[in-house]
Amino acid sequence: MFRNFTNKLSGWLKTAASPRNLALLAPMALALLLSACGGDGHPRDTLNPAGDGAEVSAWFYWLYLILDSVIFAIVVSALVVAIVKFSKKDGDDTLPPQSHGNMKLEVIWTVIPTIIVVILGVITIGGVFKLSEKPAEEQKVIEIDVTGKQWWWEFDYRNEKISTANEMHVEEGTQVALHLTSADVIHAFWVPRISGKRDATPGRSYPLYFKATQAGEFIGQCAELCGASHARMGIKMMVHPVKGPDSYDNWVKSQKTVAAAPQTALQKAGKKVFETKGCASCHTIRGVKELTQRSRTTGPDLTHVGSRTTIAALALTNNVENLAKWVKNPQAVKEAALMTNLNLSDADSKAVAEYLFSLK
Ligand code: HEC
Ligand SMILES: [Cu+2]
Repeated sequence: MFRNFTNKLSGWLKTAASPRNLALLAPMALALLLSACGGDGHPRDTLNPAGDGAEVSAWFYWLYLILDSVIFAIVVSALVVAIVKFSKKDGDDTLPPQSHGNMKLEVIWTVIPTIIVVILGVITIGGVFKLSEKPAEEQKVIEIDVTGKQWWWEFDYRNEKISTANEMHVEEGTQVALHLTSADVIHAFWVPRISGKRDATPGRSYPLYFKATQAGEFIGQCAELCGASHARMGIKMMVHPVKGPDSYDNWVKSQKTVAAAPQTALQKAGKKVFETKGCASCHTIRGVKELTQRSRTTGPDLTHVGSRTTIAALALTNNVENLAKWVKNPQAVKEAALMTNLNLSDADSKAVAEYLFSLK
């Protein structure tokens, strides 16, 4: 029975590995490989790192992939050779040489894998420690308290005393220290091209340290299933250059100012809507009204909401039309969103959108 099977298998392998079949398989394998390659079309590509944490992850990925592929190739080749060469031939009933109980072989194939596993274990744990290393005190560190909320991210800059939502701004080459927590359920902060992943857990604070090595915009995502709109809990990391008009320092300076006064009649009407329709019970606009306490359901600081590129955790591009759409019916944009639908009229929605968009 078993011999029958191995005979069949060996026959099948001989045909399967024919030059014609291999010629067919090669382009398919190549296409598969290329489809997995990086580029701008893959903003969450961990293998295209732009931060030190992601570099460590990518390095381990390649280490394991290459090493494991080599081991796999050796084992499979040995297996194929054994099947093809040593399967039973017609009319030959002699047994091949038996190696059962061969001490030397047993020791070799126990010791070699053990050594490989121990070495990989040691360097992997080393990598884990490297990612959790507390930054040295004397260097410049951007400290941000990150609170995951259903379904958006609150970013409070410890030293700068500014608060943003979903779009995190940092500086190229500068150490960043995040302190992650959650206001409700467990979320996870992950910007694949920048750093590792870290849970945001209620009642606890976990650090995540990284340095972005390249200026630009990087997309991230809540990586822990957290409810109805988990998929709409995006993150955008804006890495500013150290110098120039678009520098991180300039961004901080502009964010520190209180909200701009409304200019047009429509913007003034919009400010009225914000002050009178209950928005201020959940949102801060510095210079207009500030929250004294935050809770699970209070929303983002809107002092400079017009300067964001997206709203509602990347659910919508930021413009007057989309702001009006959001305030009119948040749940239509984002299922179960925790912002109250205040049944604003079309005119009020438009006015408040016009005002909010002017808050650059
Ligand atoms: C019950 C509290 C609550 C009230 C009242 C409330 N909001 Fe919100 N708001 C939220 C929450 C929570 C979010 C975040 C929702 C999300 O992204 O899932 C939010 C998000 C927003 C955003 C998007 C901000 C960003 O950066 O993504 C805008 C704009 C906004 N609210 C405007 C308003 C206006 C205008 C009013 C009054 C008409 C209002 N809100 C009333 C809680 C509230
Ligand atoms: Cu989440």
